[in-house]
Amino acid sequence: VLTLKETLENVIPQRRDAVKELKALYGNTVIGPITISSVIGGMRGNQSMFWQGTSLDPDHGIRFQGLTIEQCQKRLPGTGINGDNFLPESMLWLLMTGSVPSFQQVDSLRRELALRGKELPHYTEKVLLSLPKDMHPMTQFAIGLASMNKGSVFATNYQKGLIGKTEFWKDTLEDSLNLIASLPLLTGKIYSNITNEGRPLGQYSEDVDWCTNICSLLGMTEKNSSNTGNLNSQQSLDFINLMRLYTGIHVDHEGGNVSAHTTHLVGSALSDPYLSYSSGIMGLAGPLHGLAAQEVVRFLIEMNSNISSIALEKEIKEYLWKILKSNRVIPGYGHAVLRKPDPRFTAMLEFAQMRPNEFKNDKNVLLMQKLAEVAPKVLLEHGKSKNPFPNVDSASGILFYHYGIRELLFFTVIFGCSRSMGPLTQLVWDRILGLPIERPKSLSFEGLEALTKAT
Ligand code: AMX
Repeated sequence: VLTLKETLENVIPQRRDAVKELKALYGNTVIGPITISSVIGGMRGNQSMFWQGTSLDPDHGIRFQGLTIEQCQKRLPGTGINGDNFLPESMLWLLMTGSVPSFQQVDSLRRELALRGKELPHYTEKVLLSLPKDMHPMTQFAIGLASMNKGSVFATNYQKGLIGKTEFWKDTLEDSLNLIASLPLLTGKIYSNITNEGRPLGQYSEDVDWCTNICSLLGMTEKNSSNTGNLNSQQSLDFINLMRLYTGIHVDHEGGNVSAHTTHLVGSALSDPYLSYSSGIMGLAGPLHGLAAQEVVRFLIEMNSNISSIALEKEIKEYLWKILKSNRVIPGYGHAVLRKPDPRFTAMLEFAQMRPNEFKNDKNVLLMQKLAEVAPKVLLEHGKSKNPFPNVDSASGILFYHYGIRELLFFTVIFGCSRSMGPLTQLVWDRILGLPIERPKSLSFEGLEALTKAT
């Protein structure tokens, strides 16, 4: 079985040629206008980034190398056990190489990552242990990642002048795989810092998949004595599959979102993958980006304490109207680009619907399901939001909460485990294609004003 790197090596020459040819033949093709509104409006709508792994369609949502979530669920390999979700390792292979892996290929990548991730550098352990236990988990995450730059193969070889430009991708891949592989131990360490005085909550195993290790190190597998969520064996298997589903579909969402764009921008200065993705994590920590899932959890809990029954649609509607009339938003609804229910939400909802017994007594999960019917009607009547449907954050947090992850700020760390895969894949491809340092031209107010007079 060819490794991921060997498979990638086979794909590279053709792709390099195709991009070179596109640039040579069509380099001057105009893609679209850039308006003053977009320059002072967050570059919304500017089609100005190269990003290979995923693309976002307003009606169908995210596509991974052209495949919808449904197609990924049918075609990407999992553990081989019936009913298990596909492995995020499969998604990494798909993003990196552009093709669906075989079961053997995924299994070898699973093993490779498990071996690469079996210990954290001692200096990273030391740094994490020294941090205050109540420090924001995303700050701990970014510090941990940045500290690992000390072991960066790319940074070391670059410094020594050992590698030429066409070979940069090899060390970038090496660092990226090491980084992704380290995430179970790194996030487990952060979670034990904030919940267990830094004492380990579970064990790492070289024999299991990336998500099983994440769940184990969060203390969420049954064989753990410190089982944080007190899960029975079925629940712990379900939780591992929830983790596989969640981390499998949050890997990437095109290149323009803050965490992906930041990783790409910092990496374009040839900062190594640890520094680049640590910067991406800093962006993911923002409330307008990765923190929305915790808002939804708070909202559902608060709403439940304010209504007498989930069955009373009238009361739910009144509650939502009260929010809208006070000029607040309904968290978990709406999207800047999508115009249909987010298929990532639908996948998480189906996870709950397939387990009615597990969730039948969880008022918050039941309310999340009920809201998906009621809130769009209210938002449509309200008439402002361009998309009245549930977005990605509507369901994920409350499902993690159900199984026992109660530290709301930690949801974003799990998001960050998943999101590593898309932006780091692109970083490897940035080096394969020799993309230059990113350097858009900025304009002052006077500069913009002068342009209005020129037209
Ligand atoms: N509740 C109430 N009003 C909403 C709304 C919602 N869920 N979604 C949009 N609107 C309002 C906007 O505030 C805006 O009002 P304004 O004209 O008075 O400023 C109007 O509808 C038009 O907005 P839009 O073009 O449909 O959306 P947008 O691109 O400006 O914003 C988003 C998108 C996600 C920020 C917005 O829908 C929102 O605030 N949703 C709630 C918060 C949330 O769920 N965030 C997570 C998003 C998922 C993610 O990217 N992580």
